[in-house]
Amino acid sequence: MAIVQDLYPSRQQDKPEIIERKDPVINTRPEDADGSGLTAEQLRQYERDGFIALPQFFTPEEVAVFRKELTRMTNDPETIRRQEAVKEPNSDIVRSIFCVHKLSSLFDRLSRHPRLLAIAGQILGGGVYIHQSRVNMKPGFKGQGFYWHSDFETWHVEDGLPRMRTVSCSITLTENNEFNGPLMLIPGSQNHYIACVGETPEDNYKSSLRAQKVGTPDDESLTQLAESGGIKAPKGPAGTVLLFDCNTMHGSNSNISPFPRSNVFFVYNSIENAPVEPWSGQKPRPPFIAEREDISPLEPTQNPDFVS
Ligand code: 6CS
Ligand code: FE
Repeated sequence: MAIVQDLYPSRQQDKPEIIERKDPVINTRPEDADGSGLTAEQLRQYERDGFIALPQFFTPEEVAVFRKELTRMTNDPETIRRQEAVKEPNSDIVRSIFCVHKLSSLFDRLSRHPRLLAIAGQILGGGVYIHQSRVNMKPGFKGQGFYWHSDFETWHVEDGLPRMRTVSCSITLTENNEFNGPLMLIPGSQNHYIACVGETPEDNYKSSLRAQKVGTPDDESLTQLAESGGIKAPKGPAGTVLLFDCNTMHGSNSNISPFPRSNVFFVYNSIENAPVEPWSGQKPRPPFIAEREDISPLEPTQNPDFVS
């Protein structure tokens, strides 16, 4: 395999550094928006902020079907025993279930929803496939937070994604409000890559998916991003779709409210951005976290009706 240049080196130096983004945030022109995905204005807003919330994307009836499937999975002892079911730090409470697009035919169909694929194709340009999927449960009282991080820093260093040409699509399965640990994002941070310090431990994912340590930004760099972009926490009813760029700095607080904050995430990657050897110097992370084999372009599901 040809040596691919590391355009975003991280975890290699003894002090942090902010590297300017080398990739476009959007890979198609807003003026070419044809109505199947985001409007031209929405695409410009996504390019400016590094994320966009689309309230009422799914109806309460559709969300009820998704919630029922999530409840089925979390109540299934077989599923909860699998490695895809990641527990909260210091407890046996389920924090996330990964690879839901392969564990559930319903979530597979949802990941190939025609409109979601149209939007992902519009942002990334061309064919897309699922790099990673998961449900983050964040149960009431017990759901721990996710410290500030750029997903791309991990997906580049530990999975070997060469370029910033990946978008996360989060679908809220519960209301996200100021009380139950909503996702917080820093507008504009997608344009600045924080090269972190620290070596990647072997099998890092076994702890990082429970509480990430290595690859998280230093206080000074984070302060710089937040001072220039502020912090936003999109709130809204279940059924909201939140799209955010792979390098948009984000995190969330723990949930001490009685109400869960559950979201399902589909991470779309461009088929032209397939993973190469990770720059961590470790072996690639397992396929349930980062797809490496099946990177053919996704076809929209023929049956996007989830209710009848
Ligand atoms: O390591 C990962 O791939 C996961 N970790 C975080 C904190 N966000 C992205 C992803 O779920
Ligand atoms: Fe993340």
